[in-house]
Amino acid sequence: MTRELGDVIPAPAEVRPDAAAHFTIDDGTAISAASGTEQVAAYLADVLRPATGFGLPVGDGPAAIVLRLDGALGDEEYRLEIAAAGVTLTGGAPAGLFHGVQTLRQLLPAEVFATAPRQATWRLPGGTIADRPRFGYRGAMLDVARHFFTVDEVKSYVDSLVQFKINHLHLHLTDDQGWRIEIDSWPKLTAISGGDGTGVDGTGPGFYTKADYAEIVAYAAARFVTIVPEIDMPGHVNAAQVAYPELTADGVAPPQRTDVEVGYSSFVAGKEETYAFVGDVLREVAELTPGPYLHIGGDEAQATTAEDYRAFIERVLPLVTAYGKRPVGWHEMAAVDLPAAAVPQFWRIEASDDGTARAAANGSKVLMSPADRTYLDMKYTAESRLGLDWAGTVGVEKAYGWDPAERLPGVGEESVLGVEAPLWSETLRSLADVQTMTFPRLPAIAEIGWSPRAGRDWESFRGRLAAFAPRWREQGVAFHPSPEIPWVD
Ligand code: IFG
Repeated sequence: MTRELGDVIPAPAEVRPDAAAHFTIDDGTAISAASGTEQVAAYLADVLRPATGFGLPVGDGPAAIVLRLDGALGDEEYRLEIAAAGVTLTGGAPAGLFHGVQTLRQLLPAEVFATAPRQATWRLPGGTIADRPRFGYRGAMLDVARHFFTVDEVKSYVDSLVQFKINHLHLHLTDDQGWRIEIDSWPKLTAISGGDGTGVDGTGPGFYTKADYAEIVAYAAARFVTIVPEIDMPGHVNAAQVAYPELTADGVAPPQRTDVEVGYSSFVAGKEETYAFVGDVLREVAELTPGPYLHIGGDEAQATTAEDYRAFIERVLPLVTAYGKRPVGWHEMAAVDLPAAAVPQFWRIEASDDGTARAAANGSKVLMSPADRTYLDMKYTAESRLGLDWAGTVGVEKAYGWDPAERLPGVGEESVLGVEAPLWSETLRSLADVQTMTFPRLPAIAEIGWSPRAGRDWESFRGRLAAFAPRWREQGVAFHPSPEIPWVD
């Protein structure tokens, strides 16, 4: 299956094929890394060597594949030039080069994703791609509270996401069923609520030590992915209250919960212990997180009065900024007047939201995650074994057929920070389940976040997506063989 220059997801901004040219990588091919490109050059060699079996030496001398930086381009922008004599990949910064490498991988035969040497002609179609993202925040979210996923499973997830130029991973670290991040000043959070029997159906234990979390952060950062940690509050806090009953109104620990009900737990907005706890937790998580964002949850606080909810959010937002981070929260937090740096994450299916529109008018950037389009835990169809359906079923075309700048009145292009595809794990039990719900819908969200709005076209997308079945098979990544896609073998 010879690749065309435009066979890329997300669709590049500009594709100028040169049918008279192509370049074939062979055992004599070397990689030249200009100053500042060494990390990505090493990554390129690392991802090409297993399947090709070639040495692909990286140096600073002349070579057929050249990586270079050009500060005139945006950080995530790149230019890929493929000619008979060789390939030149130029990035505005290493992140742009990294995205260009993902494009390069997609232009090679599917065998390039194999983990052992394969026989193939490693041909690249000729021409030039000039590419840049529409939105700076293109994310996925993994709920590790309902079901825990190990460091290695998260790393594997990151590897599958970056192939589609995703650059943020939001980890939902705490909820009613489990607390998954070690907090030194409150050790029972993980000792009890990260221990045996935690999670939906009691499938625990599991939690990240600080070293584990640092390992995830470093792995993601080396792939230009920013980790966004979420500590959900004031609702979704049963696990914290099981570990520390002083966080409840009556001081009595509630029973551990392994069901999937939501909206029954709440911190006590009027107790000072609440803010001592929240302050310690946010401080420790902020210290572990090099990225600019700290997510404070804020969703489904049905057990918190509207007045207490506002009082709580108004007390907590300044804590996040005091620790040098930008607060992100589910859009309910826009019930208060948000500072412009705060990011409401819109997640529901309603056609509009006054709080979010007000926050946008006040200068906030909105992260778009409408459940009826981006929630990867929604069933593909009514027959799907995995997933929920409270936002309706979400097929691939439904995940593709919307625009974040047109979804909410009062939230236009300039107010959109980007898009994020949340994957809640109530019904998931394995990495294969995570992959099956993620692929092939995540590529749709990735294209919406990256590609020019004008060029988006379902027929083009489904045609390009069809070629990814063999690529996921080569990697051992599970995917849903949706009948909406004319899959290529
Ligand atoms: N809503 C809850 C999640 C999860 C989800 C499952 C948000 C922000 C339903 N909150 O989505 O905890 O249960 O689809």
